[in-house]
Amino acid sequence: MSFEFPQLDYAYDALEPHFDAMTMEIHHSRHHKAYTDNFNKAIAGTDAENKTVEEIFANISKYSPAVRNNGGGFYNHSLFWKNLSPNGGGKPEGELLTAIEKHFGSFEEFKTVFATAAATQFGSGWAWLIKNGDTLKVVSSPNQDNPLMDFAADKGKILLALDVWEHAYYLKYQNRRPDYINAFWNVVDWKTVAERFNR
Ligand code: MN3
Repeated sequence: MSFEFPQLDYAYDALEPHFDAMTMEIHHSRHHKAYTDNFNKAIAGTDAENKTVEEIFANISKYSPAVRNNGGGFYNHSLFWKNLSPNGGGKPEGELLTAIEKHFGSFEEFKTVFATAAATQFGSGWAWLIKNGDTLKVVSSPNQDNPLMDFAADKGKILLALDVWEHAYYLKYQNRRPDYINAFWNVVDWKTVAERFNR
């Protein structure tokens, strides 16, 4: 068994002007493709071939760095593309909005907390909104680690992901990571986030 490289639900230029087409194409067709191929190579012939990616992450400390890094890269990007949309932006509704307001005070305050986590993650990594039981939390991880991995200090179901590796923004935003984070809010697909919240 091998994990499948997912196609995007939209064109590479669909998130313009917020996320540029060249970055999207390189990010998906080269970076994400490489993580997927290398993950499949790393698990070939091991017991991980018969597990779900969530099962692998739940015992990730037992696996090689190649499985951890490429498995994270495969999975994190698959989530990330799905929480972006050309029709994104605005704000969440319903129970998700209520939960965000309960845990962060307001949607605007949530955005500030999330943006700060994304901006202050040193070097390469990810910012996350996660749900653990009835609690929402914003966390960040280095490299391709994520909150499903066994060693994560804060574990939970991932609702929203933001890639803050330089490859995600450097062509358009150079070293201005905060500008990329601001742009992100225009392409967040809150419907997908709400589906994950309600699942
Ligand atoms: Mn990336």
